[in-house]
Amino acid sequence: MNNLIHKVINAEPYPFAFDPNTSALIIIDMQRDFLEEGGFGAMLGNDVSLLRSAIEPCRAVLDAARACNMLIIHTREGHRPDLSDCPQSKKERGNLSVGIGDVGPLGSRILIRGEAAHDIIPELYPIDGEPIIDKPGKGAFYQTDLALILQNNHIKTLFVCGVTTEVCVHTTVREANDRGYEALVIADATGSYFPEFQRVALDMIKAQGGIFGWVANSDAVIKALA
Ligand code: C5J
Repeated sequence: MNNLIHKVINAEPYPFAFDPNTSALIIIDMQRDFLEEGGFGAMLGNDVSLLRSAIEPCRAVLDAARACNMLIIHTREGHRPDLSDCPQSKKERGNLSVGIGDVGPLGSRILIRGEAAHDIIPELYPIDGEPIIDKPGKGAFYQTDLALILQNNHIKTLFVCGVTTEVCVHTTVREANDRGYEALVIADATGSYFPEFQRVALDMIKAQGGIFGWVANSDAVIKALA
């Protein structure tokens, strides 16, 4: 049996205590479709450069988590090639001439599993032993085996980063909160296409005594993991 290790991060709204042996890093949807020109995010009219500032902090936290053998989980938002798991409402939303399942400017089908644009950016590519959760929704728990993987690894605490802060990061943290996990969102390792949403989304996590969880920057997390 593992000895209990007690570490503390200087976080908001108050210090965050955790044991690396029962903690996991979840990197949400750092996919080419959201972070590269020509992907789904750009096609919706967004400036992808606003998300790319999260890459380096994510990579630094990923390195630190790998160094202390923490469970690392990557997620990807996307659908089966026949779109049978994609709600009609999601397909139609946005009223785009090219949408989910169509071939986009990156030369691959948008948000479709197995396509190049759906995959994780090279800077953060998973290594062997790091589970990838393919999720059809915004939340990483919805219709996936994430809960089972966390349960089997005795995980209690989640470090969450990735994109976008107010959509898939937020939905996942809310789902985790309702399931009894303690979650810390790594602020500079998340990103939004909307600077005001980035600020408010992080404020919402830590408001009311940490209604959804905690917020800290990557340097504080890395220091605690070292
Ligand atoms: C969005 C996501 N924004 N990963 N997906 O559609 O946040």
